[in-house]
This record gives sequence, structure tokens and C-alpha cells, in this order.
Amino acid sequence: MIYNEEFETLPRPALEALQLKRLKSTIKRVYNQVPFYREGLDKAGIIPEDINSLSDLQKLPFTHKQDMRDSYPYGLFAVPMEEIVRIHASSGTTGKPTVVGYTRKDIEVWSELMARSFVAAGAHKGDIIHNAYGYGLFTGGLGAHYGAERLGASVIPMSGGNTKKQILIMKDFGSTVLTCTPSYSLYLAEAALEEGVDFKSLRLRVGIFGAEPWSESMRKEIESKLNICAIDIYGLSEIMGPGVAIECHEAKNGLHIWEDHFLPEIIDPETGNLVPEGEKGELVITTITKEGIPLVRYRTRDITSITYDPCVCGRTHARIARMSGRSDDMLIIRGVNIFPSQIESVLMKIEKVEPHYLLIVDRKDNLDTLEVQVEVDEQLFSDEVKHLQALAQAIEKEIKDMLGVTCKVRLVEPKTILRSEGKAKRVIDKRGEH
Ligand code: DLL
Repeated sequence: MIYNEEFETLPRPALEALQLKRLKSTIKRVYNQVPFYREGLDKAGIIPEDINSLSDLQKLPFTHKQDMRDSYPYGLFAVPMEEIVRIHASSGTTGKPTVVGYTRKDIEVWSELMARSFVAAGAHKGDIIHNAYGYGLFTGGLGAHYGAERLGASVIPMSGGNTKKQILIMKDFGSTVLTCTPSYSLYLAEAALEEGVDFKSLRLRVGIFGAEPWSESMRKEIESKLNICAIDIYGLSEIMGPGVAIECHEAKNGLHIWEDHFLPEIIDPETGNLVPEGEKGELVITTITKEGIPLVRYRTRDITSITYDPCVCGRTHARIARMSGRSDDMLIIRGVNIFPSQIESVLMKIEKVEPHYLLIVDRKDNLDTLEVQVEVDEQLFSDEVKHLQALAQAIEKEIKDMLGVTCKVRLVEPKTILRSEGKAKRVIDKRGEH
């Protein structure tokens, strides 16, 4: 099933014609309404009339997260405040939050794109959507909420936290779709076990997970623990919130990015040049329908690749690969570049290892060190010490062989690593503390 057949299956020439029309009007609008863009275009010697093809987009300067911070809070808004009906913000780890504003039409578009996303994930009217993304300034909760209502499903506005109650509600209310971060879904699975609730006895069928990186092996783990089909959803508050891209349940192979509203580019983060189709690089997005805060060539810092190959589901919109991580989350350990998700992939393939881990990076005697803390099976933990040692060594070797980085593995007891109700914190980097 497809939510908006007409737009989701537009043949590429028609889709591109629509994109160009919308791009031109966006560039005109930001040039006239937002001093930041006017200055940027003037500096680059470009006027809106110079944009006559989609590839002309590459003439335009990038927009960075810092530009949003510099214009905190409302400097990049393209409409008067009277037209803004909602404000969200992303906390980020450093500095001021980035603030975004939505007009009534922006909220409508967002709701539709989330409704499309739900259907792509295999949800439909009649579903009971248990929404455990946080409500508040974070876009996850309200984004999924409005989309679920637009779809005509019954939404349970749980928000994050209150984990025991979530299980009770899921069981008693007959939730069929779960929306939350992938790490929280595993916390829920664990809590259910403690409450004596078997996920197999629940009506839950689909999980729509995003807001943080997760690996293919984590998907398998979640699917078997929760007895559901797990779908990857991507988004970021600067661009809209959840629902910028989502996997279709038919293929589960790449996330369709809603190209009638967003123009994706994949660039080499160093040079800023486009990389060939299929190659990894940084995702850059231009919004082409947003009113409140349109963004031109926004550097997401997220690393992925793109394919325009047709998909079995019939949607014509390009697919981006599961995010390997953010370029700013990439760890450089003694010169080796690794993403936490790569370590996750290795860990999840090892038996008796639980999907809860923490990476601790430090520097000793001028050398970077990496400690991987990971929980293991309760039974294994009560086993002889030598078994634990052997397993730790086997994991160290596997990480060295697969990723080329030497680490120290510390196996820890079940439930010692802090559980997250939202975005999991997987890395503690102590190098800056010395
Ligand atoms: O996390 C929006 C969202 C809510 C997406 C619910 C999906 C589900 P922010 O808090 O602004 O917005 O964080 C955006 O989270 O740039 C990525 O680095 C990361 N991210 C989001 N989805 C995924 C995903 C929301 N599926 C930042 N895989 C983005 C990997 C993801 N990373």
C-alpha cells in the first residue's frame, strides 16, 4: 500500500520537473526573506534567476549547523512570527540549541510525510500506534503523533520513560505499532521479561525506530526479541523531524527520502564535491517546500550513500543507505577511523553478547585507548572466569580483524550499562579531559 500514490510514484522526469519548480521558488523566497541567504548568494555572485536546472544547486553555498547557532534563535526564519505555529529545538551536545519553526502548512506537510512513512513501514488505519518517542522540544514525539493521526490510526501518546507502564499499556491496549529509539525498544524488551510479559503474546507487529544510529545486526536482535518487523526511520529537526526518509517494509533495503520535499546530495565532506551514486559521503539536504525555515544545502554530517535504482515497492523516490553514523561521532583511535555502529555490528554477531554496550575512549602515555564494555548472558557471567576471559579475547581479536583497531574488552554483568529512554549514549570520550 502507498499513502500518496500520485506523489510517491511520480516518474523521475516529472519528479525532477517538480523539484526544479520548487527549488527555484525556494531560492527566490530565501533570497528575498532571509538576510543570511541573500548575503551568501551575493558573495557567491549568484542571483536566484541563475538556478535553471537541478545541478545549478551545486553553485550555492552550504549551510552549516553553526549558521543556525549564529542566528539563534529565529534568524533563519523566512516568515513573520505570526505565521509560526510551532517551535522545536534540538539540544545538541555543545552550545546553544538549534531552533526550528513551522508554519501551519509545514505541519501539514510533516504530518503527510509521517503518514507516508507509517504506510511504507507497513502500518495502516486501524493500527494502534504506541508512540514512545519523547514529546516536547524533541521532534520525535509530536512528529510521529501528527503522522499517526493523519493516517487515521489510533495513537497512544506515551512519550519516553515510565518503562513498566509502557509494557502494561502495550499489553492491555493491544498496541500493534511501536515507535521509539532502537535502544529504547531493547530496554522495553528487557522490562517486559521482568514483568513476565512475553512479546510473542502481544499484538505488536511493526516497530519504527530511528533518531540514533543502529546496525543491521541490531535489527535482527530487536526483531527476534520483540517478535516484530523493525523499520529504520531517519530525520533531523533542522530539516523537519522524523519522516525525512524511511525504509519500505517490502524491501527493507535503503530509506526512501521524500524527494518531492527534499533534495538530497551526497558529498565528500572534505572537498564538498558530489560523490558518485552508491559511494559513501555526507548527506546534504535542501528543503524545497518548507516555509518556516527553509534550508539550502544543509550539511547534515550524517554519512550514507544514495541509489536511484527502482525499488520493488513501486515508490520512485531515491533511497539512502542506513546511516553509518555522524561524521562528528567518528572515532579516531590511533589513526584508525571507526564509527560506534561498526563495533556494534561486530558485537552483535557474537553469541552470548547482549545488545548493550559502551565505548570508553581515553589517552594514556600519548596513545589513544579504547575500552569496549559489553554485557553478556547472565549464565555466562556465573560461569568460570576463564570462559569470560576467552570470550573477551575472542571479541578483541574479532574487532582487530574486522576494524583494524586494538581495544580492551570488558565483559560486564547484565543490566550494568545505563539504559536509555531516548537516544543512547554509546561513547564516553575522556581524551579532552587531560
Ligand atoms: O532525531 C528526529 C527523529 C526522531 C528521527 C525520531 C527519527 C525518529 P534530532 O534530534 O535533530 O532529530 O537528531 C537528528 O539523529 O542528524 C542523525 O545523526 C541521527 N539520526 C536520526 N535518525 C537516524 C537513523 C531526530 N535512522 C540526528 N539512523 C540526525 C541513524 C539517525 N541516525
